Amino acid sequence: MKMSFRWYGTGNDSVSLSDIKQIPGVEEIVWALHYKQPGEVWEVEEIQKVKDELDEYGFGMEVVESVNVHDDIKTAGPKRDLYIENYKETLRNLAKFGVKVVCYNFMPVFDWTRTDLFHPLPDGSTALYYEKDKIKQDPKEMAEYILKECKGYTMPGWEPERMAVLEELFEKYKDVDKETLWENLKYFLEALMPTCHETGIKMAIHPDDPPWDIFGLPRLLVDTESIDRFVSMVDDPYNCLTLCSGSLGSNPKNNVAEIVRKHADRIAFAHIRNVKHFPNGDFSEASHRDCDGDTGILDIIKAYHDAGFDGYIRPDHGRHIWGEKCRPGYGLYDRALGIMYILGAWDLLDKLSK
Ligand code: CS2
Ligand code: MN
Repeated sequence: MKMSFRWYGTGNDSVSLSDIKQIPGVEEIVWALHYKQPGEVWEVEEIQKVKDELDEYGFGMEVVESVNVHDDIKTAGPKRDLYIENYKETLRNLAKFGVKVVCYNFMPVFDWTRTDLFHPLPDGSTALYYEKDKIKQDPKEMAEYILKECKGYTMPGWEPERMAVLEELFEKYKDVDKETLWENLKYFLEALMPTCHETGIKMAIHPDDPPWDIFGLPRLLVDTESIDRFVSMVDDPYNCLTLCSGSLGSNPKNNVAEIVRKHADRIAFAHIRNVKHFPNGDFSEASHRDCDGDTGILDIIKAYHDAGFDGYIRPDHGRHIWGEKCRPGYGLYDRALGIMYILGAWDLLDKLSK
C-alpha cells in the first residue's frame, strides 16, 4: 500500500507541502490542475510545474484526482469524440511524468453534495453533513448555498463558472436516464482503454456521493450490484475503481469491506472515510476511528491487508478540528490523524501476519 495525501496546490490550499512532509508515511501527493476546465488538454509545461514543486519535497505524483469528464461525454453531446481525444492526450502527457492512476467521476452536473459544510459536532469540531430534509428542491438554491458556505474555496463540481450555467447543464441531461448514462460511460471507457494500455495509466472511477439519485439526476455507482456491473461492463485491468468508503458508506446497506474483498484486484485507489448514520437517513462525516462511525473502517483496512493491496490509499475527508481554517473536508489535522489510524492498524496487521 502506498500512503498519499490530497493537495490542491500552492495558493489553493491552506495546507503546505512542508506540513504534509511531517505526517509519517506519506509517499505520494494526490494532485490536479484545478484551474483546468473539463475537456481541456493538460499541457506538459503545466504538469512540469507541479513536478518541480513536488520534487523539492521528494513526493511522487503518481495519482491524479481528478481529470474531470466533460458533460458532452456524459450526455453523448456533439463534441464527445473531440473531448475524448483531448482526454487521451492528457493521459499521454501525464504518463510522461510517471502518473499511474487517474481518478474521475461520472456524476451528472454536480460532484459530491452536502447540506452543511461545517456542521457542529458534540466534541466542538465541525464536519460535512447531509440532512435529508435540507436538500433543497431547487438545485439553484443548493448551488447558491454551497457557494456561500465554502469560505471562498472552489468546491470540485460546484465551480462558480458551472453554477452560472446550471440551467443549460440540466437541459443537457434532460433525456439522459440511467441506462443512457451507463452506455455513455461504456463508450468513454472503451475508447480510452487502448491509451491506458499504451501509457500504463489505470482509470479509477469514484463512486457517486451520496449514493442515490438527487435533483432527479441519475447516479450510477451506488452499491455492490452497480460496482459489479461496472467492472464486468468493461472487463479490463485498466478499468478500475477509486473505492471511496465514505461515499458508498453513506448508504447503511452497503458493506464496503465486502466490496473490497470482492474487487481488490480492480481497486487502484482507496479512499478511507468514516460516516455516522442517523435513523432518519441523515448522515455525518466522522473521525477515522472505527467506533466513531458505521462504515467498518477496521474491517475495510483488514480486507485491503488480507488482499495484499499494493495500490494507493488516502484518508478521504476529515473533520475541521482545533480551530483550523481550511477547505471543507480537507484540513491538515484530522486527515493526518486519519493517516496515523490507518497506518497503526496496517502496521499491526503486518506484524501479526509475520
Ligand atoms: C470527494 C470528491 O470523496 C471525495 O474524494 O472529495 O470530490 C472526489 O474527489 C471526486 O468525486 C472524484 O472525481
Ligand atoms: Mn472519496
